[in-house]
Order: sequence, then structure tokens, then C-alpha cells
Amino acid sequence: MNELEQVIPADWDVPTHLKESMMYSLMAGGKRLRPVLVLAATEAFGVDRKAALPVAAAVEMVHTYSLIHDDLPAMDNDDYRRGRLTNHKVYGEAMAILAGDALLTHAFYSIIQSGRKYGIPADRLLDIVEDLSEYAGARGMVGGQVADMEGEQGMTSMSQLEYIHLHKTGDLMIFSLVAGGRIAGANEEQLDALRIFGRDLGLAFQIQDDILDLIGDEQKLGKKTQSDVAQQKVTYPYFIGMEESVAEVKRLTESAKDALIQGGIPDPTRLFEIADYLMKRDH
Ligand code: GRG
Repeated sequence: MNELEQVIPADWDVPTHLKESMMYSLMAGGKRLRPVLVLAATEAFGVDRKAALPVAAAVEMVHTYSLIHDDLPAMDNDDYRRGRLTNHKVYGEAMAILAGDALLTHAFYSIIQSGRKYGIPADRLLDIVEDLSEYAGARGMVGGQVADMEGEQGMTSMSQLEYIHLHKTGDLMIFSLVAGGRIAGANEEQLDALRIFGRDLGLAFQIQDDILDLIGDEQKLGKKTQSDVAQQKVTYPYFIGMEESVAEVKRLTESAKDALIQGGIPDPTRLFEIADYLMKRDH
């Protein structure tokens, strides 16, 4: 996305290694799911997606920061992400932490810029900034990450697992959809519909992740049976089995789509397509 390439203006005086480290992870690819949700939500109201580009870039910056920090030795200690070496493997731990911090901070700048560039009213920007602080922070993604970390040390219940999925993964998706709606001037009922869509979609996305993870593990372990593998990781298939998990992804996708119809979203076609694509994805 061109918008991402230009997030740090050329005339800004930013230390070279910091800029490189930020751009290394930001431009490493990935599905760009969250920006796509912002743009599709704006388009669902017949509004030009251009005005939503800075907010779409902002949510990808927040997502990228979370991946950089998640990969650090103090967290998941991963060597590869998005098909290349993780940020700290290339730039060192200290720079990876700072690149993540800078991406998170810069996301808020990008949102404010959308007001200046495209004339989005200040009250809408205020709501978007408030939402991002909540959905990405302690009550949102960071809280979900902490619950996940703590869950790894002891037994996780089904409701704890749902909390982790909803916050760690779902909240940025809800933010993306609601922000797209806010840019387009959606009313409260429509914003609620986008929230429900995001919640169900986020949960379906994560259950599908669990399913794909299990299939991947099985292929690696060869001889082990599905249930042997499922018993080792506390995931949806662990609690309700593979078949039920697949059915749950379908059920959540349908209820997500239904919320958009009930909530009077003028043209949800693209959002429907995204929901269907996610349900069928194999990576
Ligand atoms: C460090 C505050 C903090 C949070 C980390 C996002 C996250 C929270 C952890 C990443 C680990 C993980 C596998 C999370 C669950 C699903 C998820 C969010 C996967 C990554 O999102 P994708 O699949 O990634 O959209 P791409 O690379 O396609 O953007």
C-alpha cells in the first residue's frame, strides 16, 4: 500500500536505523486484513475510501508493533515473521522495542493527519483516537496478550480462551471496522452492527487460526493422531473438537453477516466477501 511506504515523510529528521527498522516490519507483507477492514467499512456507506487511508495505515502500524514486540525473546522469542527474520534478529532487541514504540505512537499522528488531509471532522477523529486507545490498550489487545501469557503458566478455561481471542485478536478488527464507519459518518445503530460483525469475525478468525495450527502440527508430527496433538495446546479444538470448531467458524461468520443486515449497513457486499474469504482461508 502506497500510504504505508510514505508513513514517515522524506523530510523528517528520523535516525536512519529507527526508520529502517520500522519500515522493515511494516513493509514485510502480511494479509493487510485490518486496513482492508477499515477501507471496506468506509466503502459500505458509499464514501470514497481515500479518506480512510491514513487510519488504515494507522491500524497496520499498531498491528505491526504488536507483532514486533510479540516476537521478542521476552515474549514468544520467534526468529521468523512474515517469511523473513524477525525485527530483533536484524536490528537487535533495543531497536526492535523502540521501532514498535515509534509505530504505535506514529499511528495516532496518522489518524490526526487524516483530519488535516481529508477534512474529517474533529469529533469523528476524537472518537477514533479514543477507540484506538481502548482497543489497543490494557482493556484491549495488550490485556488479551497478558491473559494469554498468564494462561500459558496454568490451565486456561473456555471463557479465558474466549477472552484472549476477543481481545488479543478481535479488538483491533472491531476498531478497524468502527473507525471505517466513523469516517463515513455511520450512526450509532450502524456502529453497533460493525462492532458485532468485528467481534464475531475476530473470534472466527482466531478459531480458524487454531484449526490451521492443529492441521500444521499434525502434518509435522506425522504419526500422532489429531486428538493427541489437540490435547497438548489449549485451543478451541482442544475444548470442543475439530468438527465443532469448524462448525463454530461457520456459525460465527453467518451471525457476523446477519448483524450487518440487521444494522442497516447500506452496502455490505465487500464486508461479506472478506468474511467468506476468512472462513475459507488455509494460511
Ligand atoms: C505484544 C501488545 C502485544 C500484543 C501481541 C498480535 C499479537 C498480540 C500477537 C501475535 C501472535 C498471534 C499469532 C496472535 C493471534 C492471531 C494474530 C493476531 C495473528 C497475526 O495476524 P495476521 O494473521 O498477520 O493478520 P499478518 O502477518 O497477515 O498481518
